[in-house]
Amino acid sequence: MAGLTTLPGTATVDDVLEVIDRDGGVIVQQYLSSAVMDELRADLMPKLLANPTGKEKFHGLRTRRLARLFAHSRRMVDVVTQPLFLESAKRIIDTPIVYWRGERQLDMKPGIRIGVAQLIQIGPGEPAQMLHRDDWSFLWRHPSEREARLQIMLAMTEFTAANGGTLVIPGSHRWDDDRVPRLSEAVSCEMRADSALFFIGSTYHAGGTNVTTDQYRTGLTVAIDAANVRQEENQYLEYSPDLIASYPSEIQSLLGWSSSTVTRMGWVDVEGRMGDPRDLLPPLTV
Ligand SMILES: O=C(O)CCC(=O)C(=O)O
Ligand SMILES: [Fe+2]
Repeated sequence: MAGLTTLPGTATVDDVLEVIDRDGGVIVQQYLSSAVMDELRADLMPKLLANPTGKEKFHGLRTRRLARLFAHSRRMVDVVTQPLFLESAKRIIDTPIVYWRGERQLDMKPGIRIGVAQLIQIGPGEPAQMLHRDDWSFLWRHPSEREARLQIMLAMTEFTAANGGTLVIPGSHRWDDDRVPRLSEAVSCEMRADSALFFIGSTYHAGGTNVTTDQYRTGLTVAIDAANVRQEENQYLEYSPDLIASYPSEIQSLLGWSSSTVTRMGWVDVEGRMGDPRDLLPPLTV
């Protein structure tokens, strides 16, 4: 089976959306500049290497993971606000649903949040993960009129079929929930470092087998989810209000510190009224 389509970094959001609509995923080259990628590696790799490998087969017994990434690198802002990713996420996820509020018909959009951000390093000898859809966390049903997640897997090192490049089943985003995903239908995402695989929550995928004896495959995954599902990574407990206050308002909101004036999701008590969590953040001290 042919691999996923690869687009140059100069592709438009429309190009990205067209391929995702057809295949459930796409590879984008030169996702960020090599200077930003080098800073990300310098900030994150020592922390990753200090972490233990996983305890469960699904997480990988020879795989290291690093979460809480916004505490480790300010460059996460560049990763999340990369225009092809953020704009594609808004176009795929933040689409209106029609509601009645009294006798007025309203378009309600869910808003978007970062569901999870994690560095994943698959070590030599790791077998493939089982194929899965990441929207299983939300108990999402398929086919669905809506998508709840757009995710990237940014290659921090080269991804090959031999070193555990992510496996994807092209077109599986359209399958119903009765169809069994089989490894024989999956293709390996081979990509140069600095390229990113984009895939949606309903696409079957898995970490690949690392048959090498000495190559460590490292990818940075970030999911943007509809704000009406619970964020998978509990970022409210991971980040202090001081750290959140130090980020721009858009990032605060993406991490969960905002409330929607439309759906009301995420409000907090502010002096006796239903308010926005950003009103509770401490003033910046620097
Ligand atoms: O590491 C990979 O390539 C994919 C990992 C994955 O899909 C997961 O842990 O949910
Ligand atoms: Fe996954």
